[in-house]
Amino acid sequence: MSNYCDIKHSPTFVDWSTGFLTGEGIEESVKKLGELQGLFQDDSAWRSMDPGTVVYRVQFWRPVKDGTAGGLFWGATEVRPGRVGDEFFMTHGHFHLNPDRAELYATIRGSGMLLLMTEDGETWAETMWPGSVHYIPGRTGHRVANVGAEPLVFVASWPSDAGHDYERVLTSGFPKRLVLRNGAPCLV
Ligand code: M6P
Ligand code: ZN
Repeated sequence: MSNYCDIKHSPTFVDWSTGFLTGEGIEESVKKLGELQGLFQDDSAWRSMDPGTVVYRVQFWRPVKDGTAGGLFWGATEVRPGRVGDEFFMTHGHFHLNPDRAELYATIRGSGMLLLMTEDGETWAETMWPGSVHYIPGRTGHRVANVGAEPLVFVASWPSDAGHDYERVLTSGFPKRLVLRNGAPCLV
């Protein structure tokens, strides 16, 4: 929409209380338990659960074509509360196909952990709470777990030519996992 002197309203809108995006060209992907085979350590616990259970959903806005050098994307991810065995619900996690590309995350609501892993397998976690901002350097795998009782929502921005390398996470995996131990989250 534009008026007479070239001032436009952006067609994209974020509700900061929920992270929810509205407007033109917003895409969405929903990840259910059944699609996340091999991700959680306790395979028998995974099999005993309803495969239709939603683990997380991502809304994203790609103002330029995927793969464009120099552009940026924006996304909002909601990770539902829950566990498979004693392991918290989490995103798949990925490295970037264009390995040196970085990314920013900022938490809107809930309580979580950002798991980070170098290419050598060194792993650590950063706590996520409303307002926390996280810089994810290039060559660093990233995954988010919800360690609270309510949905965890965070926004993200990443280069349009970053790409997602999921294979590497599946084959070599994150060496550390976020589990419930004596009533509290623990990286083991
Ligand atoms: C964030 C961004 C997205 C990513 C999403 C879910 O919003 O990092 O690029 O797709 O989280 O993570 P994953 O792709 O690992 O499932
Ligand atoms: Zn990423």
